[in-house]
Amino acid sequence: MTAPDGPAARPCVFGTPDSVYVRIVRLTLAEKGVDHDLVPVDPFAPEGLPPSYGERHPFGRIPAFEHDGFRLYETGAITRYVDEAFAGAPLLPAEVRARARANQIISIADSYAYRALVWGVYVERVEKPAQGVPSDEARLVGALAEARQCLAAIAALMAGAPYLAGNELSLADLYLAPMVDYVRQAPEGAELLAAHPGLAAWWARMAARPSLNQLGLCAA
Ligand SMILES: N[C@@H](CCC(=O)N[C@@H](CS)C(=O)NCC(=O)O)C(=O)O
Repeated sequence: MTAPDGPAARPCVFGTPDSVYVRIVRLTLAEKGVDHDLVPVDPFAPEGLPPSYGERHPFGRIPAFEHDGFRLYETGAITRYVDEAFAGAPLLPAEVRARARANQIISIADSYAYRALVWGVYVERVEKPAQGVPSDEARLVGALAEARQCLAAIAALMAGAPYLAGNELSLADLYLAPMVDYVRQAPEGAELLAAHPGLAAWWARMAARPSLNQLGLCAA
C-alpha cells in the first residue's frame, strides 16, 4: 500500500540518533526506502524536554513521529504504520505463524533485551567507564545473566533461519539489531553473541545492510 497522501509527505522522527528506539524507527524507514527528518529531542538533556513535547508524547519518551499531520508515538505502532503506509517489501511475514514469531521476538526485545543488553551491559561496562563514572558491578553481573538468557531464547527461536523470524528481514530484526550493536561493544557481550553461531552470523548479515551503515551502527 502506498501512503494515502502520496510519496511527497516526508515523515519526521523526534529524538536523538543514539537512542535504540529512535534507531528502530529510522531503520524501518530506511528499509522501506522512505526519507525522513530527525528533529532533535533529548530526554536526558540537563534542561529536560521542551514543555511542548508533551503534546507529542505524554510519557516523555523518544521517539515521537509525524507524517503529513498524523502524529504517533510508541515504536511498535510507528514501525507497523510505516510498514503498511509505504511501498516496499513488507516487514512482517504474511504467514500467520511466522508473523506470530516476529511479534514474539519484538516483545522479547522490548520486555527483556532492551534493559539487559543496553542499560545493564552496555551502559555499565562501556558508557559509564568512558565517562569516568564507576560501574555498578552487581547490576552488570545480573544484566549479563539476563542478556545470556535473551540471546539463548532468540537463537532457539531463529531455529537456523537467516533472519530472526524466517527467511526474510522483518521488524524483529530491526528491533534487535540496535540492541545487539550496543551489547557487542562490551567484551562480555561480544562473547555472549559468539556463543550462538547462528545469531553471530545473523549479526554479520545485518551489519552489512546499508540501512545500518547509514545510521552509523556497527561502525566500531
Ligand atoms: N515504549 C516506548 C519506549 C521508548 C523508550 O524507552 N525510549 C527511551 C530512549 S531509547 C527514552 O525515551 N528514555 C527516556 C526516559 O526513560 O526517560 C516505545 O516503544 O517507543
